[in-house]
Amino acid sequence: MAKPLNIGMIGYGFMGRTHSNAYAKVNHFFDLEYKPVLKACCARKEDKIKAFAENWGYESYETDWRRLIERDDIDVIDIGSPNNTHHEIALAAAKAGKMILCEKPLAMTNTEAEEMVEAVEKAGVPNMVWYNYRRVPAISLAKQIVDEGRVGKTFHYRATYLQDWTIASDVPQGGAALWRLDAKVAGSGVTGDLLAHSIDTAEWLNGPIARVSAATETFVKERKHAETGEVTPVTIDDACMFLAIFENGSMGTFESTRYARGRKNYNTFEMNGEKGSVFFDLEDPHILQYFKYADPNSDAKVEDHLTGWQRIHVTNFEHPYMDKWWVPGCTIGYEHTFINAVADFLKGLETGEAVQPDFKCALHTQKVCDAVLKSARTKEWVEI
Ligand code: SOE
Repeated sequence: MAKPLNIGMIGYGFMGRTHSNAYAKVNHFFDLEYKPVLKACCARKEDKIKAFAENWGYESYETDWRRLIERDDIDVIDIGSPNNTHHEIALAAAKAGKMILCEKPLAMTNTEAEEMVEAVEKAGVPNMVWYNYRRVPAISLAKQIVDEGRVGKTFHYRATYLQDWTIASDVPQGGAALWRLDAKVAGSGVTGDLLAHSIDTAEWLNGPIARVSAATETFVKERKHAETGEVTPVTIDDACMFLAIFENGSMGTFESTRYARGRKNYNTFEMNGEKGSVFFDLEDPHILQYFKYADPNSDAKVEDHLTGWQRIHVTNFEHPYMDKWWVPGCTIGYEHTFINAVADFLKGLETGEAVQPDFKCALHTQKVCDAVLKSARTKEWVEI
């Protein structure tokens, strides 16, 4: 019999849904010692959280996160609420000895993130940050290919993360669903929301970023606040581009915007090394493109006329996570990245190994984001 692991989910928005779905499904597909139980969910608006609890099958709900943390029947606090709540909740949850799963970005600033790392380390509680794209099988395969030395010494890393949902100047800022446009709640715009994903993937594949030089732009300067109706200046970055030098000496370019007409969630990266390259595009999520360089001077037979990029359809049993899903050729989707992530977290509880990315790892991503924003302000290179 699986051991129950009681979940206390904070937040009921997009991420509240992806996480709840992951807890509900994970044991149907992965063979695990622990089984998440949807014990309680929490948000301030009672009508919303009650409906959420009923829809997802939570046994109970709370309207104050402090009350949720005090409960003895909660093992895990999942922070799926807006960014400006992560720090305070995580500190209290760690103090109460709860395991913590936190949505990205970890915090609003470096200082907050440092305190969060200190809190979970002091309490010795398992923790993870939901950088879910690591669990796209094609991205995990890219990691495997890199770790096998098939890309070799890296020269270039190139990432884009493009969306287009804030182009209209009458999109309000603030309030439910639109808090990502409000710097007081989100911390930053595309840098913390989208580039944080790209940075997490990049550092996972290519090691730490050492320094950055960035520029940001806010195209719509004022917006109406959804809750107060007041028209106030927009203080988030609508777009950000930055150059990076990695510790391994390779050069990186990163671009992100919410103003790329037609791009809904276009998350790509390419890595070019001495022995090969990999390319991934989330709009084609089952494909990993891989180029293998064949040295004409090596003993291996080189068939020059066959040299080219391989499109690997990442759905075979031997591909990461895919032996847990359907049969080769049958694809999985966005929601499965969260299920794969929970499965890894639960496996980590069995083996005692810290699952990545944990708070400490996400702190480095936060440092890069802070450095990017600082560089955009000062117009200078910033060391991480
Ligand atoms: C923003 O639109 C967003 O929802 C991000 O917050 C998520 O992290 C990303 O995966 C999809 O886009």
